Amino acid sequence: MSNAVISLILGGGSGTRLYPLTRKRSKPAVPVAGKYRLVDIPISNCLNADMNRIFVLTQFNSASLNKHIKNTYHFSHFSKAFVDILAAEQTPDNPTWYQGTADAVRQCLHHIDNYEFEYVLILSGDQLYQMDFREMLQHHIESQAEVSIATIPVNAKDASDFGILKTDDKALITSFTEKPKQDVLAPWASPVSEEMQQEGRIYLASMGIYIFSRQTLYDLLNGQEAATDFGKELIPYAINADMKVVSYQYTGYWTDIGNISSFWEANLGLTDEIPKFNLFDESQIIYSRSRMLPPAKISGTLKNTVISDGSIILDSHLERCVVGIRTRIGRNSVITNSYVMGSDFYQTLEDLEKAQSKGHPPMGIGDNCRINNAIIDKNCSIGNNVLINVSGNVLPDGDHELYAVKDGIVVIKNGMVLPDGFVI
Ligand code: ADQ
Ligand code: ADP
Repeated sequence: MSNAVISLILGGGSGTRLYPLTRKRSKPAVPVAGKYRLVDIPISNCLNADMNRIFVLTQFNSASLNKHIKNTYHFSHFSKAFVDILAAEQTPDNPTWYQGTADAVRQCLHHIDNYEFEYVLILSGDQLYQMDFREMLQHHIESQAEVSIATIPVNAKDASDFGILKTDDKALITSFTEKPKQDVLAPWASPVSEEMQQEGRIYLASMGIYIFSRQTLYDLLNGQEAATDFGKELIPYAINADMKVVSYQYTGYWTDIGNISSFWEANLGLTDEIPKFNLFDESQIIYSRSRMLPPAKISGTLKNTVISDGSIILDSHLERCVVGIRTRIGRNSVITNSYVMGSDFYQTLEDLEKAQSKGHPPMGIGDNCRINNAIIDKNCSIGNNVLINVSGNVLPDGDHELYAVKDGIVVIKNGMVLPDGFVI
């Protein structure tokens, strides 16, 4: 059954909401959970469901994304599996970038035409979840749907960020509105389970995960040439045209990590005693590149902290942190509520001498630093006695040369050097 499916992962629009993490890389290549990239999540969900013909659609053909995919997803010569990147390309008929999600898929149709498939699974590239797409496909087939949308109950506060829909008692979607404003929300409430009701999750949101039957997708994309977006145009059109658009309600953990604060929260959620996103579930492995790094070496103290391979932590204290690969942290530093992404390489003795001659500290975090509510992008060199976000005041949003502040979270940009005594 799974061979009937081609998966398309929408790897990102302009990525502005995740800026500055997307300053130099495409969104799917953003590091997550210490040792993965965002794109590993939807790819792993596909592979775990045995849906292993996968295209990643992205606006930027970034070197780091190519390298990651090329080095990670290897399949046997005897299998039909692949993970290919389709970057927006100029052709004689189409001089533009992907104008939206539906346009991205439309522009890629000619790449999938020659494959055998009956269904197209369309996924977002910026969500954290572990879902068995086989169950969704089964539901699509059994309900004889033309389009299926995965849905999840959300509360009023979150509802305005999503497509909200209503269904009949057979899960047929009867109406849909993309990101309704708070003042028009009330009539969109749906009957939900008692448990959801108690949590105030009474609005049924689209998870941006779709299954289209092959002909339906072609008819919609070719028939509605002006439609550039699934949520804004194509899905409402299909419902209004009385097509069979069905809701597949999901009850597991799912979070959209489209902006800096949700990205930060999703990562720090992994430090909970029982995280909602389970990296330890062997039936739902999240795949990533095997880097053959040495084990982490720690002589400091850690509380609710996730440490990745190849890290060296001297006598410092970390609390509620996610520490990425090859992170080096010096002595007597205190780091709290932060995601330190780590480094792409270890500095050689020669690199260190060169850095020193320029007055730069070594890569990683130095001695006597205090860091709170921060994201430190890869390959940063943070000197000694640096203070980040520990004044107790909420810093105003802004973009600076070395860092940006969003929703009170300080993001140190990729590869930046913060000299000794620097204060943010
Ligand atoms: P959003 O996530 O806000 O809402 P959108 O910005 O269209 O929708 O992004 C969907 C996915 O497509 C993301 O992974 C994004 O990076 C990617 N994407 C966006 N533009 C792209 C482009 N031009 N080229 C390639 N990829 C692109 C959608 C639905 C809502 C639903 C939420 C759930 O529209 O109805 O509730 O997803 O998160
Ligand atoms: P990211 O997306 O993680 O920020 P980049 O796109 O900048 O990463 O590239 C990461 C890759 O670049 C790594 O795989 C690493 O091998 C390589 N790299 C970058 N700088 C160096 C360096 N100075 N020495 C060795 N390898 C490097």
